[in-house]
Amino acid sequence: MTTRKVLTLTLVRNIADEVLMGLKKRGFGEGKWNGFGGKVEPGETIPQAAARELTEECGLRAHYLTKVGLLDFEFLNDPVIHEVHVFETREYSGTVVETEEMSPKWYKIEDIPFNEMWLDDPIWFPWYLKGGPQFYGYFLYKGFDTILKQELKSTDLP
Ligand code: 6OG
Repeated sequence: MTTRKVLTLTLVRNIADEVLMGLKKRGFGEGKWNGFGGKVEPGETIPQAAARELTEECGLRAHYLTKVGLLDFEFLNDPVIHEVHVFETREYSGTVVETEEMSPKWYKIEDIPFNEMWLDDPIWFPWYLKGGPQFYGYFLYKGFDTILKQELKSTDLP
């Protein structure tokens, strides 16, 4: 039987059209650049969790979050599916700070460090960057370095 772990992932875009990426300093995905996010806690909505995680990990407060996609990650021989709700904010306040979890840095789109990110990122990130419709992605990993199955399609998120 599979269970679902619900997570958020938020991408921040500034007026120069750069993307704020964080180098994960500990835990799951350590050493990889990613957006900001984590587990949804009991009693909070998914957007509330996205906003909380963003502030905890890089200091910014989102004024408005747009849902851009949904990603399901399955790992071979692991019954836990990671359900990752992907958001974008272009309206935020505060100052970017390094935290215990993340070392943040603004990247020009052409400089996004895909070779130091999760293997799925080069597949769905370009869709997000070009401002495509909301997407659904499914990835089956074997370990952390091999993708056995993948799917990416447009969807309408509730
Ligand atoms: P914590 O477990 O540290 O949150 N995440 C992934 N992001 C990408 N791009 N690819 C994956 O492929 C991912 N799996 C998880 C969700 C983990 C953070 O990492 C994201 C969360 O934002 C496997 O609380």
